Amino acid sequence: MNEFTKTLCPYCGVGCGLEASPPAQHGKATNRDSQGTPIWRVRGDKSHPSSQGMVCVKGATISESLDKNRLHYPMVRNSLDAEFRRVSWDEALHIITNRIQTVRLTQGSQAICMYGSGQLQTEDYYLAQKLMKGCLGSNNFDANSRLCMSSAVAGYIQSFGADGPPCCYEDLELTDCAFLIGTNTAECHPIVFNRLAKYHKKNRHVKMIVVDPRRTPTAEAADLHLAIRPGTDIDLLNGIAHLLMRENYIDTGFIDDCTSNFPAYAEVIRHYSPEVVAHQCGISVEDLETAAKYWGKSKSVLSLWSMGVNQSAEGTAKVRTIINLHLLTGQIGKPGAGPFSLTGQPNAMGGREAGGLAHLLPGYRLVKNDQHRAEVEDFWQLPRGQISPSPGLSAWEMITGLETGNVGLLWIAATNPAVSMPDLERTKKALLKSPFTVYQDAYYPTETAAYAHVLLPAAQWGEKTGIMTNSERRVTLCQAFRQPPREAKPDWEIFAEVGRRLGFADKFAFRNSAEVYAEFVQLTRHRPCDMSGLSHEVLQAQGPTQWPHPVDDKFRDAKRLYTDLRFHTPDGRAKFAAYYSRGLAEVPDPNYPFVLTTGRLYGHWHTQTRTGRIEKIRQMHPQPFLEIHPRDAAALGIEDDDWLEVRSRRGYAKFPAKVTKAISPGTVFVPMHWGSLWADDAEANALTHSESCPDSLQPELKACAVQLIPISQATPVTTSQLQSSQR
Ligand SMILES: Nc1nc2c(c(=O)[nH]1)N[C@H]1C(S)=C(S)[C@@H](COP(=O)(O)OP(=O)(O)OC[C@H]3O[C@@H](n4cnc5c(=O)[nH]c(N)nc54)[C@H](O)[C@@H]3O)O[C@H]1N2
Ligand SMILES: Nc1nc2c(c(=O)[nH]1)N[C@H]1C(S)=C(S)[C@@H](COP(=O)(O)OP(=O)(O)OC[C@H]3O[C@@H](n4cnc5c(=O)[nH]c(N)nc54)[C@H](O)[C@@H]3O)O[C@H]1N2
Ligand code: SF4
Ligand SMILES: [Mo]
Repeated sequence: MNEFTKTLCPYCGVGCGLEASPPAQHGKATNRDSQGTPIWRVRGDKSHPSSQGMVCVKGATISESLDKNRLHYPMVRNSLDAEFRRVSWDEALHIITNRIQTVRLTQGSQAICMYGSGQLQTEDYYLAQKLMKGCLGSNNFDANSRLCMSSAVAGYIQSFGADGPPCCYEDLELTDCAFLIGTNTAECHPIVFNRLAKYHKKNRHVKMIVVDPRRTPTAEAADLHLAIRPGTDIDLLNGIAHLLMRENYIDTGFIDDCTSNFPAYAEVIRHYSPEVVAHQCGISVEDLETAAKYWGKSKSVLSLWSMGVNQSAEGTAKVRTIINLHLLTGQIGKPGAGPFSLTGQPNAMGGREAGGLAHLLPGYRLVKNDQHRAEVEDFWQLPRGQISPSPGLSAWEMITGLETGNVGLLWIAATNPAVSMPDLERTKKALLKSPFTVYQDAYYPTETAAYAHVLLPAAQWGEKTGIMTNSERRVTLCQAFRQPPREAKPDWEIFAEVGRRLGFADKFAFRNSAEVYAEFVQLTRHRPCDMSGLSHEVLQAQGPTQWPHPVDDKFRDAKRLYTDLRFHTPDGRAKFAAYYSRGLAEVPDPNYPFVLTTGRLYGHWHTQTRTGRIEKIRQMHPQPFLEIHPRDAAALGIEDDDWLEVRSRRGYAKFPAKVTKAISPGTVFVPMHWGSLWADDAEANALTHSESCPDSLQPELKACAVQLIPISQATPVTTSQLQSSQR
């Protein structure tokens, strides 16, 4: 047998193939971490088509985190100020099922909530939907994808009639123009970026445009960096459209035959003349014209985006405005072209397929659609009407539901909301009010454990076999290669056991995750994400495979969607959206004169539950910081490493300054990675607000208004001081 087990990196949505082998190999030197402890050997899988053997520092060091600070046993306590005591699984599940029954009787199923994550595997996600939306009749399953990809999901559904990124990674090496907006691909999707950057370097005709208020490592590599003011993306995109129309770079044949709603869009675009747009975005007219020229003259254009677009109070509108440009120029359904959202988490795509948001059902179905509900009810052999016709609570609505007492039970799995939710002081207060919180995680402690009544130890990556789908719709079987520590169990097994104990034994009679997956794929049959031809066995035999992959049509080319230029809308046409820009939800004012933006660093993963325990990565990013432009720093009278207090209307934090021209004047940046366990008062989300996009309900985590106070000084800086410094 091969000594290496094939799997997928459990960090970002690039989905790089990995191979793992045990620490002590006969006749070979043992790998050790910095403390000398033997660790699993992990290397890139050369046969994985998405990554071709490449890995970044996170994938390369993953095995160092597997055994540190794990949660080993179920633990319970009666109140949040009591100590946890260790209990058996039987006792913990008994307490949980009792509580579920009590809440059902006293408040109804609608008071039961589960908050999951794009780091669950597809089987975990699927059984959580079956339990919550099916058996319990509560659509209150939401995931941290609400904070991440939900604007992309809403944008695709509205423009194309269905979710699903239409492109593939090969397009990175086939395009004539890569348009990267609101994405720091070099740090956050490093292997996607490697593929693109290598090709860009070799092919001089290929253009790379980066739209980001910061000069990130991604922007460094671009032919054109548009450092727009935060929140002016729609202005920019409409401005590019204006020029494309004026210079007649548009594809009228495609518009006529394959789209709808063009006149309304054209009417909006009229108002976005280059001068107005350049002023609004804070860029030059020449740069705007260059962007339009690169787009217009290229045979193929690929746009890539992530959180700078999605995490916005107009996130869905931004996504649709990107798609508009592709429709205007016929840049979709062919090699090297299309709108391509870069998925954040390793299996957020699988979550979407399994229906893992409060408005979705498995197989790219919608809670609101009568036929979709009936199909799922029949398949699950539940009575018609069992699934509620209203979307459940979104992540933030669960928090406000705790405030009002409408949430009686909150079950959190594979996410750390006491760091990652917006408006953290409010979030924490709400969590403190929770009558009963179950927290199912692989590690202990995490910040959220402090708000739990019950802790359930989860088996994590490498300890359970399951499926993950990456950004290019490629489905990979991730084989277990080691035992879960002590009493930890796979998430799907926990959900199944609770289902059985609640009286649904026949619906959760799975012996292994392959059986769970086999049931799930049947629900994708004849759906846009058809995977009915896939199974653990098939994936084991043929390797990672892109969907659609129907059982009856195995040889369909699944590289790209919409190659026939027919879409999933009722009329088969892609729909133009007509949006004016609205800008930021919380605009700077004299009291809060700076825009704070938040994001990621190359080495760290989110709330550091793994990467904070890896020495190499800790050295790479030893502490939190705040990026500030030299002009703003001068106005505040501060220099590198001087400390600043940052205040918003909701909270405060403090950081040492990193004075850099990489950020635009008036904007400051802090990383999101430092929760209360990793630094004092350095939580980005102590400052952010919860205003969200009306369509996707995704909060605007990318911008809020703040004031900056040098720690030695007492008074905040006002706009007039700022402006005098910028003159
Ligand atoms: N190293 C690392 N990689 C990761 C992760 C991680 O934690 N660490 N997490 C993964 C996950 S879940 C996700 S969602 C992705 C996120 O991947 P990215 O979206 O690439 O990462 P972010 O740093 O959150 O934000 C990207 C950029 O948006 C810019 N931005 C802010 N405001 C605006 C705006 O108004 N307009 C535009 N155009 N840009 C703006 C920021 O300056 C920032 O550089 O990364 C994934 N990969
Ligand atoms: N200010 C600001 N806030 C943000 C963002 C931002 O850009 N700025 N980005 C948002 C986005 S895009 C995201 S995706 C979120 C991420 O935020 P979180 O989801 O809160 O971050 P993670 O640290 O990835 O948390 C994952 C948890 O799952 C656990 N875990 C890992 N594997 C398993 C498993 O197999 N089973 C179980 N049960 N647990 C497991 C880990 O130990 C960890 O505690 O943050 C959001 N918050
Ligand atoms: S690029 Fe993403 S998937 Fe690939 S090794 Fe790095 S973190 Fe893992
Ligand atoms: Mo994300």
